[in-house]
Amino acid sequence: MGHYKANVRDIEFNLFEVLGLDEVLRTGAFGDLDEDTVRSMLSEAARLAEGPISESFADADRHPPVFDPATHSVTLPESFKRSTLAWQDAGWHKVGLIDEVRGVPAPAAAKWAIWELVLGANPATYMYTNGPQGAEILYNLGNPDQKRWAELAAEREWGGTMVLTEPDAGSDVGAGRTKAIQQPDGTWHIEGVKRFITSADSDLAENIMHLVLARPEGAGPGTKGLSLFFVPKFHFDSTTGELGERNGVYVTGLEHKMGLKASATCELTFGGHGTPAVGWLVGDVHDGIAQMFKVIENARMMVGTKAIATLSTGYLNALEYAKTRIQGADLTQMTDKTAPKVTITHHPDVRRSLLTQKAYTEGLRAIYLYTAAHQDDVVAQHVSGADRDVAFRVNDLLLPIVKGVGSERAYELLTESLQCFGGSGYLQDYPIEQYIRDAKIDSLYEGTTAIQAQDFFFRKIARDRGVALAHIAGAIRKTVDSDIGNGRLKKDRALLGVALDDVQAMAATLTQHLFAAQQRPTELYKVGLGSVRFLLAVGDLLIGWRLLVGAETALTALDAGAEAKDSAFYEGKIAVASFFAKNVLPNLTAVRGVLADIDSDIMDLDEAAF
Ligand code: ST9
Ligand code: FAD
Repeated sequence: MGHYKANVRDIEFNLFEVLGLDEVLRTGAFGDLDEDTVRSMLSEAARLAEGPISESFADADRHPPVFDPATHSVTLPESFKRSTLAWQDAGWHKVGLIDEVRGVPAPAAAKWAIWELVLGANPATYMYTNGPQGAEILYNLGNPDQKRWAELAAEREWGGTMVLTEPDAGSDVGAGRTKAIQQPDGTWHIEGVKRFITSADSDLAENIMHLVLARPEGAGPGTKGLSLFFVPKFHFDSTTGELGERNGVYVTGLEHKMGLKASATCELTFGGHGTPAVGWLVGDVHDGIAQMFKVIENARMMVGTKAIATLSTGYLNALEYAKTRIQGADLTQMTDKTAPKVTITHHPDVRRSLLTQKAYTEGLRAIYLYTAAHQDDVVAQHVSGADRDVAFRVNDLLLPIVKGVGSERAYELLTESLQCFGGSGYLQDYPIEQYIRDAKIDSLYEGTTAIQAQDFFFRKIARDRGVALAHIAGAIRKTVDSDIGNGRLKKDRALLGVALDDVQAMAATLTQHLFAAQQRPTELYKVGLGSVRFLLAVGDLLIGWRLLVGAETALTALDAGAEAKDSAFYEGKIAVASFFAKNVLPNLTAVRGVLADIDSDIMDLDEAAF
């Protein structure tokens, strides 16, 4: 067995008992796919993830990919290639994709549930096998020729990259200087240097498809002046896919990172080595940033799910250790030196830590699956009554929560997982130190947390005129007002109600600053100063809500006479929701107070005073 511990029971609880995916499947909305099949898919994918996929996790960290500057090539460790090919050969990377890229129909919630497993077991495996996802996007955006290339790419398992970042263009993608020069034959020559490009080369796939943002000569500034180009590593025969000449795009450096070492992060140079880097304008339209956001949205969902998956296995490893590690006596016998020693799960602070980890893990899982449920119209309608338009907005609203809150809380709570191991957690004998190193990237790439928080407030709330937020707030209010459980959970529901009021007040405060900024632009600083706190506060509210919904489901199951094998699971669901409501939600009242009184004094502070 590898390091990875899957939680299929909790995934199934969300999919079938909470979201009711079985009922949607029974309508035939996803062809023949039924509940039993999804359950067997999950169990098979989990078996693979816990076994062959996770086996190379530590080895690839200690023996990371090697770059050869002479050939511009990256070679992956053999153990890691075996893991990755096992996932690819089983076809899990194509679940939920369209037929044209050899996908298997499945609801987005089932797809992301299966991908949680690989993202927790060996996240870099996912990175090298997401070519077909990129192919699906190219198929949807591309002209007829490009649709054919997308089919070939998926059929031949070509790799894929998203290429935005440059040394002076990170968060500020619009500062990119990479140029695109149109050729008489309709192709483009791309020139420039991109940095930090994930999977830009490897010895896994015969070809790699780069989706590149570049600025056509004469185009305007900022993101709106960027266009999206398809730039393959090798040219190819567009009928058969047979490889031809090498294209002029080369890896010119490999970063040495804190973690996630198996995932090669490359400098990528276009047209600097005597061969032009030939590109094709995607869809024959100059609409690069909007097109690239199709890739970004998918990647943000992935990054959040990766973080949550890592926290989940961190928590389960900590739990297993805590159940066996004997240290000290029960607190009530602390003065009795002859008292029997107990496992550390008997100590209140360890219990506090474990339940906090469980709450964030299971709450965040419930959120990413709820978000995924809004990626299919039919599922969204079933889960929250959202029509197509509202479902789209809800998914948009929740993506920065999945990505921004998922990554921040996972990193924070993984230190609790490590703490449960004591000094042993600091050693490479256990996986937690690698989890922490590997998970840190999640709050950085695909838009840092500050960027997620701004996206959340300015675009997903203000520009949306609060439509999606109101839909979610209405659903939370229903939980607050519900009486499932005959008085049980009453106090927890009241705490959720206060948290909802707190968050709505925070949103109102930030909106006032936004309006005031029309007269005094510096009022915007107050939004900038409060936005990450606000994002995290909404995250806590949503976690508290989804945990309570889970607790209601669990209560109903227990009242209906759940089987003995399930009762502890359901009891845990009730306990964790109540714990979170009592121990975390009240903090939001303090955040509300901070935001209400926020001033922008520190914006006037001289840099010398920092
Ligand atoms: C990265 C990768 O970090 C990390 C992991 C990689 C894993 C591997 C992935 C591989 C994928 C493979 C796929 C390819 C395969 C190909 C194979 C082919 C066969 N939602 O606010 P404005 C749009 S990658 C939707 O004015 P600024 C919208 O069009 C690097 N759209 O922005 C908008 O226009 P409008 C990740 C959005 O001030 C336009 O942008 N880097 C959204 O110009 C302009 O919007 C980052 O994530 C949205 N939420 O620019 C950068 N937001 O308003 C982070 C904007 O008219 N920085 N648009 O609708 C940002 O996000 C910035 O806020 C900014 C600001 C760049 C958007
Ligand atoms: P900066 O933008 O310089 O940010 C520095 C700090 O300033 C951050 O804390 C940030 O939050 C803050 N900041 C910046 N601007 C603002 C603002 N307007 N408001 C508030 N705060 C702000 N890119 C790709 O294109 N493709 C990839 O495949 C890819 N993979 C990556 C893999 C790894 C391992 C890494 C490290 C990066 C990868 N990236 C990739 C790049 C990644 O998306 C960027 O690093 C990220 O978007 C941040 O940009 P930056 O590093 O330039 O930081």
